[in-house]
Amino acid sequence: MRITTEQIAEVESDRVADHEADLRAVADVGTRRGVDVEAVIEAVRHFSVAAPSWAVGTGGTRFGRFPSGGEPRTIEEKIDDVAALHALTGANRTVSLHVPWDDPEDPEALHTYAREAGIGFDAMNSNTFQDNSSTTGDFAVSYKFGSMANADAAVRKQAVEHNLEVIELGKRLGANALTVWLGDGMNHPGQADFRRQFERVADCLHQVHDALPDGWRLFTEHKPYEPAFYSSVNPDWGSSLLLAQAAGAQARCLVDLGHHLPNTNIEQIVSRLAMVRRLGGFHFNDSKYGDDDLTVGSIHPYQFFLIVLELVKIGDGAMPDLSYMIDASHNLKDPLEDLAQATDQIQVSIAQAMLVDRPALEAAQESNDPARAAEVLHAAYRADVRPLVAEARRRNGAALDPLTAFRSIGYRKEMTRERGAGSTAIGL
Ligand code: RM4
Ligand code: MN
Ligand code: MN
Repeated sequence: MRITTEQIAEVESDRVADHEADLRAVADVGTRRGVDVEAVIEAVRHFSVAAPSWAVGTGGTRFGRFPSGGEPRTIEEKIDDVAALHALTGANRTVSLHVPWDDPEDPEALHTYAREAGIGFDAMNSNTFQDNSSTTGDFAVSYKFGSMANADAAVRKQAVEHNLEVIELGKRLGANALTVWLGDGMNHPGQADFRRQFERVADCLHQVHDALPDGWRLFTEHKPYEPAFYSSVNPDWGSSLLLAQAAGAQARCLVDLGHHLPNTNIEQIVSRLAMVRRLGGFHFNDSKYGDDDLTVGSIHPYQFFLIVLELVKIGDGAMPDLSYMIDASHNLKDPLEDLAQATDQIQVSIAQAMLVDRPALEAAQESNDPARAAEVLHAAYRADVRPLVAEARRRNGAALDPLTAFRSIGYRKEMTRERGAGSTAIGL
């Protein structure tokens, strides 16, 4: 089942008049305040964030998983779901695969299938945090004690080869980046040597980097803990930067918003990495305690606004051309509904960040006036930009209200009939 613009227009026909009235009202306020409302709508309209293939299924914890039915059973069905999401939001043009959770038998056929569904391939994700047989065909070489940081050269070699395979697959799918997140670290003090572990990872990443095609990026993704609970080899942005520098010129750092200890100033990290030209991409989610993978903006919306403001500054008024992906786990919500809400939150934050009067903010900063600076930020953050975001979606042929349209169209009901109530997607 493909969701079409016509279907969306039909289920939303009674909303259009209200939307147009709301839009006029917001546009009037904007114009009076000297805001280029049209530029905001068009910027939101052009933005796209990848959906991860593993997040179209229900998430879970180590305690349990409660699938709600109609989950995609194959990689093609995952692409169908991303196409449905994109039809509703107009802002999820790509999917990010995770190998070997996604291991297509015929990459060219998959490429064609996705193209026909209007979906492209974003950054490829390798997986050396679980044992898998994709490289060797057996489990003789194990990642139990790490992959790229392992003391055993044969394990490190397998980890590098796995990444090279993922690059090869990505080439056939038209992707242009590889994201490396490692579980490597220590669970016990003294288990390994910090420096030797780091140098081994740097060396492996360098080898992977040298296999990158022109125009590709290698992303290093840091995370403070889990699955390694005493130390991780790449726990923070500083280590991530050192690894990216050691890997080579095409390497960049990727910031997953949930991969920071509580209260870390993520917007400052964004600024630092951009300053040294090593900021590469984002995994959007939110966190209360750890790597909770909650809906972006659901816990710390103001912090998220400040992060997007840093991005808009880097992009000189619009979102810079980086790699964006939603990395959330939908334990209770319908995965597509949560992805639609996440996409909407990002769109709202982009619009708000673009409303910030940056010259006024800079003037307040340069005259040591924090109260004025706060007023400038609040003027944007407290503005209701929802009609602008809805209009951006409408111009893309998507939905004014994706979640309600999704329910009215009955996509999940239809998928549950087609795929079964007990179907489950592969992933964590
Ligand atoms: C990790 C990290 C990676 C993601 C895996 C599934 O915590 O966020 O980006 O690929 O989870
Ligand atoms: Mn991530
Ligand atoms: Mn994570």
